[in-house]
Amino acid sequence: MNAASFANRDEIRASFSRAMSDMYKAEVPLYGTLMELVSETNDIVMTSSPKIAESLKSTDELQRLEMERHGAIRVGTATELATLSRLFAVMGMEPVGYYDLTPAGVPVHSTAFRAVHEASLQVSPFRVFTSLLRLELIENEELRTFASSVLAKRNIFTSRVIELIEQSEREGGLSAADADEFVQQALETFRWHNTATVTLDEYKQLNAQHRLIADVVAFKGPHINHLTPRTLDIDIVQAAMPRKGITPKAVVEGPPRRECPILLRQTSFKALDEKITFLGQPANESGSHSARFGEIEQRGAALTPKGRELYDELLNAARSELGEFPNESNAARYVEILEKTFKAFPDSYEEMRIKGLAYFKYFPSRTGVAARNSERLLEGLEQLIHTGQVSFEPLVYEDFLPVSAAGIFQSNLGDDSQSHYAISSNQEDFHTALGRETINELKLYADTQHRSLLDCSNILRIPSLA
Ligand code: OOG
Ligand code: NI
Repeated sequence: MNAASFANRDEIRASFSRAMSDMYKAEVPLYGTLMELVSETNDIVMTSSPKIAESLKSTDELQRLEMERHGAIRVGTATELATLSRLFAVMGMEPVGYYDLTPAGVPVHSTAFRAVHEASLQVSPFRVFTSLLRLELIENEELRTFASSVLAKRNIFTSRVIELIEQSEREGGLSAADADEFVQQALETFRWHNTATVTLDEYKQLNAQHRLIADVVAFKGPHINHLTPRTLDIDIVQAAMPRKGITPKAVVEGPPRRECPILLRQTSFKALDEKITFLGQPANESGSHSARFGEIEQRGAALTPKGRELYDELLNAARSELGEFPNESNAARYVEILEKTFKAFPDSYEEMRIKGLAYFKYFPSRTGVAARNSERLLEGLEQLIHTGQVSFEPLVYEDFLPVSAAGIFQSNLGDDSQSHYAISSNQEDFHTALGRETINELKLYADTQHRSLLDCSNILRIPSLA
């Protein structure tokens, strides 16, 4: 089979993302409710702000909005992570970024599997935040050995999906029929299991170390723990959730509300306890486990290293002024502090661009195209923008934020789970487990911006602007 007859990897990802969403909707009805709320809110925002609708149209983002979502899973061993990396590669998803959650008391390090090229992201922006449990952080040696032996026994992949991964690697892709089967088989890894692989007593011991450890070790597979739609206005959704019977977490993670959104704002709601039958438990008895929750996100501009440094500095300043973790009782004060502190971050795309704080996509305007070949065009980028011949829109941030991710983890783990670990970040270990290096996300945005400038000069038939 030649390359042209292989199923397109972006289409496989889009179809996997739809299948995952259908499975989660069937398993967690509140997710369906949330999807409706997000869709209603996006319609309201687009009707009431033509500017936003226009900007989404000019960057072709409108078409990806309804299918926009991310999910998250947690795995227990290096082999699981490395095989997942190969599974995601079949769908054109690569590990982007490295997130160390241990400083926030969560014993994992993570990456996000996602498409890397803007054209692929447009077909399907689906991403999976994937965490590897750091068993070496379990202090109790006996429990650590027990956890390792339980994990060593499980196989989270169907044998057919492994065959299809190997086939895709060997032949360079999958036929349409094999791709369909791959999606169905891959889905099995992410399914929920209401039976545990350990006894209730063992579960309790794992849970006492850290709830996350129990969540990873006690089950047959790395169930998807949330699926997150993207909203155009997270504050509207946050305020509307209680009316739909959903209780959101106390504060929205990330930057404050702004005219020009940056990076990522997220909020989540706690899922209910779910019934679990533990090993050796009679069929008429059961325990419970809570892992699956809901989350929504609003995405804004991707920041340059300089912009990101300013963001981190302001977020840290706001958090130290609050003096404690944001929670129900200090939520209002936190929002106030955050808004005040972030006044130092320019709130216009033009200023962010001039100061080199964010990445942009540049494109020739109609005026620019009409004037091509004329003398006027032989000017630099700034003049082309100034004379309205080249326009720009911010690039969407496609990644995650470690402080926010820790907040999301914590809101679902309960307040008693803030541990302090002596061992810190180890990106090398993560790469070894993964079997490859993670991609630096900043380079991806810089490349996209660069390509847009090349397109501009090609279309306008002028010397390179890039
Ligand atoms: C992942 C939490 C992080 C996000 O959106 O930042 C996350 C997890 O709970 O496994 O999904
Ligand atoms: Ni998430």
